[in-house]
Amino acid sequence: MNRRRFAFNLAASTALAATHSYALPPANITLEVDRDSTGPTMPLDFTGLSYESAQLANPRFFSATNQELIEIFRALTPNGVLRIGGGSSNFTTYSDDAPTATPPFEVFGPDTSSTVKSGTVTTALALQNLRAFLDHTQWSCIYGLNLGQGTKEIAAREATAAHRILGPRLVALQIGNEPDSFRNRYRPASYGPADFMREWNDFHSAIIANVPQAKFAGPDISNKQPFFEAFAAEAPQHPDVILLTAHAYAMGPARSPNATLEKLLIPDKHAQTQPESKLDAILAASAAAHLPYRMCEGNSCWDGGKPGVSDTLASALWAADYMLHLAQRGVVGVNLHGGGNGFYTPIAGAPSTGFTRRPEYFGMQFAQRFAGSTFLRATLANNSATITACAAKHASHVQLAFFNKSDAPTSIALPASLQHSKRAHQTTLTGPSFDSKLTTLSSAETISLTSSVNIPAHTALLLEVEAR
Ligand code: BDP
Repeated sequence: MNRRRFAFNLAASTALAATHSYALPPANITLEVDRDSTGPTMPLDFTGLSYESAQLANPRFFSATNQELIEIFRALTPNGVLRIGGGSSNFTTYSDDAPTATPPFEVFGPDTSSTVKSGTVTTALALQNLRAFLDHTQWSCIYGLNLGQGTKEIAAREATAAHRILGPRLVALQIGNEPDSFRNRYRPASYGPADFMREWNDFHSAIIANVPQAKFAGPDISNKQPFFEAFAAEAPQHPDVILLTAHAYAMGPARSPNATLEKLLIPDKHAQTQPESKLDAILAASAAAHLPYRMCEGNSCWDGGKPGVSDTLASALWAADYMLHLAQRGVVGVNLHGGGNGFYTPIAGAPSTGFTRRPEYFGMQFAQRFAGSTFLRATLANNSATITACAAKHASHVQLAFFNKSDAPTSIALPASLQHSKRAHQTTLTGPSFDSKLTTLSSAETISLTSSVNIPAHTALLLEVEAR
């Protein structure tokens, strides 16, 4: 096979290194890209958001009247997936009737251990408005039902309504949020995977008795692998299970002194609750079940996120790098959790106050540029914790993403084949400092590449180059 290889020399500018708490990038890192390799393709609906079920208690939030949010969703991705669930889904109930009371809040989320969330009602009106919101955004939906404290009768009624009202916008229903965390909360301490599967089957039977065409995703676990394995092992017996799901928070709880900006940035330490070996196990179980896997709820730091960490440029760099990493592992989608004015929410605000795009939103937009692209084998010969890179091809373009998660600028020498290219599109994700709340994502339409490209400190750079 005619393998074309090209290499980039990352010459770290150690002379410019300021005194800081981050490790310096090692000099002369070489990135090799095998342009004949074929890795996973990032699905067009890879990018997604996750919101609390309780948000549906205000039917005006996800509605056609919330034009500002519709535009922000659409600018994030034209094919997104909105996942509804979270801790509050263990408290919601459903009614076909019109709302009887004014909503208890305008916005909700994310859920924390101290959030008051009892008594929220999802109505058919909320589902109708959600459908209109999804039609306007062109997004689809993964919809969570209350297994923790609900009944199968109510779940069947809600599933019937969701199926009828959301129509083709409904990708799948999920029965339960983090069932592996039910023990000592909604279930006895002995509650295990077999108990969960029994309950899941009970709810599933009640739902399909009403909606035989319903599709399901699950098990939507927090982090206990045996629950995932049990679900994946049984899934092939249910042809209506189309997707496997789990959650992943890079750090947590927020009050932990170990949940720091530095830990979020350093790859081999950031996955405290979902280290790479857990992802390996999840993907192995998914492959054995012949089902795709989606990380359908997660973010930087659970228990609502951490100020100065979850809402900074560092979180934007983390989100972009993390999404690209999962896409390269063959994960079919990522839903970053948020809502309300939470620290880690990618979009903050309310209809009455307006909405803001938080740093993470721009990180997601950066990663979203790879939707539809097929990853190429890219190896950093000198493995560095603070510099990562990946490569992909999209039609006649090669995409190269570089992350400089250090405080020192880096100069990348480009291979001769790409130098002086007149058709290079450059996208830059950056901000004043790691802990800054200011993050920008900017594009230069056509730049002429010279022999090297500089990546400023705490910056991600995407080069899209016409490749012959
Ligand atoms: C997860 C819950 C979600 C919370 C999140 C958090 O599913 O609803 O918002 O933790 O603690 O376990 O931030």
